[in-house]
Amino acid sequence: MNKILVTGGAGFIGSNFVHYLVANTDASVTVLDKLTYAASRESLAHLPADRVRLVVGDIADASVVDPLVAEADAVVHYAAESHNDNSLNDPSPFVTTNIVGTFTLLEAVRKHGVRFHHISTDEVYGDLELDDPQRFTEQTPYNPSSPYSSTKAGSDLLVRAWVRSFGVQATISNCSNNYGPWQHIEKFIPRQITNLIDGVRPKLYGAGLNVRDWIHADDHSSAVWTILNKGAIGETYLIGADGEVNNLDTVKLILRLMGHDENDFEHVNDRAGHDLRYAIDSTKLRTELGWKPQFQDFEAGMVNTIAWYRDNEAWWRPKKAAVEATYAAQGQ
Ligand code: NAD
Ligand code: TDX
Repeated sequence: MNKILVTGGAGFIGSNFVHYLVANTDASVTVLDKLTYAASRESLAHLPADRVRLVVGDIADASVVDPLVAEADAVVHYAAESHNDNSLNDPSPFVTTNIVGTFTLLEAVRKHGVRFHHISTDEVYGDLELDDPQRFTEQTPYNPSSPYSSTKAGSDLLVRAWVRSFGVQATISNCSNNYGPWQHIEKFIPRQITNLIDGVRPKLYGAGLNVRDWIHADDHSSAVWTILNKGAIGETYLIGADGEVNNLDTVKLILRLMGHDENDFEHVNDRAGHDLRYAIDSTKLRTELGWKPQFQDFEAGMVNTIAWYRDNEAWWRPKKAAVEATYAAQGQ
C-alpha cells in the first residue's frame, strides 16, 4: 500500500496517523480535510512535501472524493464531527459529515475497488455501569446515546452493509478515548491543561465519576496500521489500552503534575445524557493481529502531553477564548 488517502488528516488523531506513516512506512499520503474549526494546517507542518499532500475539501462532495479515491491504494477514514457537546447544540453537521460523508466515500471505494478502513469509537456501544465486570467486545450490541455517537454508529452500519451487499474491501475499528499532542482544546484533557496555563481552575462535569478508557494517539495509529495490513476484510476490531480512569482522578493528576493543589478544580453543569463508563476489551486485536500498546503509563503520557501544550502555545492560543466563551454560555 503505497498511496494512502487519509480523510480528516488535519484533525487530532488523523494528523497523528499521518506523522506515524511518515515516520514508520514508505507510504505517500494525501490528506482530504475540510479544515473545519477542529482542524489545523500546522499539525501537518514540517512534514516532507514529497510524502504528504493536503487537499482541502468535503468528504460529502462526490466530485472531490471520486478522483482522490481512484488514485489511492487505500482510504483511512478519520474525518468526522467529533465532539459530543457540539452534537447536543447542533446535530446537523454530524449527520451530514458522519453519515452522508461516509456514504459518499463508500460509493467511491465501491466504484474503484479500493481498500477502506473506517475509524470509529467505543461510544457506539453506549455506556457501562461502574461495577460491570464486562467490557465492550466486538459482540456488544450497539446502543449509542448522543447525536455524535448515533451518527458514528450509523456510519459503522453503512460500512458493514457495503461489505456484505457490494463486497467492499473494508475493516472497522472502534477505539477508546485518545489523548496526546494536537488534540483540540475543546476536549477534556487539553481544556484542563490550557486552563491551568491560563490560571483558570479545571472544570469537571457533574461529580466527575464518569470513567473513560484512555489510549495514547500513537498507539491508536499503530493499531490502525496493523489492521490495515493484517486485518481480515469485513471484520471489526476494538482498540484499547486498558486505561480506565475516572474524570475526577484525571483532573487531580493534571493538577498535581502542573504543580497545583489537587483539589483546586470546580464542578460545572453536567453533560445531557452523559455516558457513565466506557471500557474496551481489545483481546481480538492483540491475539489475532499481535498488536500491543507502547504507552501503558498514563502518568508518563500525561507528563509528555502537558509539556507539548506548554511548548506549543502558538498552536492552541488563537482558539482558546472562543472555546471558553461557548462553554461559559452553557454553564460549563
Ligand atoms: P477532530 O475533530 O480533531 O478532527 C476531525 C477532522 O475531520 C478535522 O480535521 C476536520 O476538519 C475534518 N472534517 C470534519 N468534517 C469534514 C468533512 N465534511 N470533510 C472533510 N473533513 C472533515 O477529531 P478526532 O478526535 O481526531 O477524531 C477523528 C476520528 O476518530 C473520528 O472519526 C472520531 O469519531 C474517531 N475517534 C475519536 C476518538 C477520540 O478520543 N478523539 C476516539 C475514538 C474514535
Ligand atoms: O470540560 C470538560 N469537563 C469534563 O468533565 C470536558 C470538555 C469534558 N468533561 C468530561 C466529559 C467526559 O466524561 O470528560 C470526559 C471526556 O470528555 P470529552 O473529551 O468531550 O470526550 P468524550 O465525550 O468521552 O468523547 C471522546 O472520546 C470518544 C471523543 O471526543 C470522541 O470523539 C470519541 O469518540
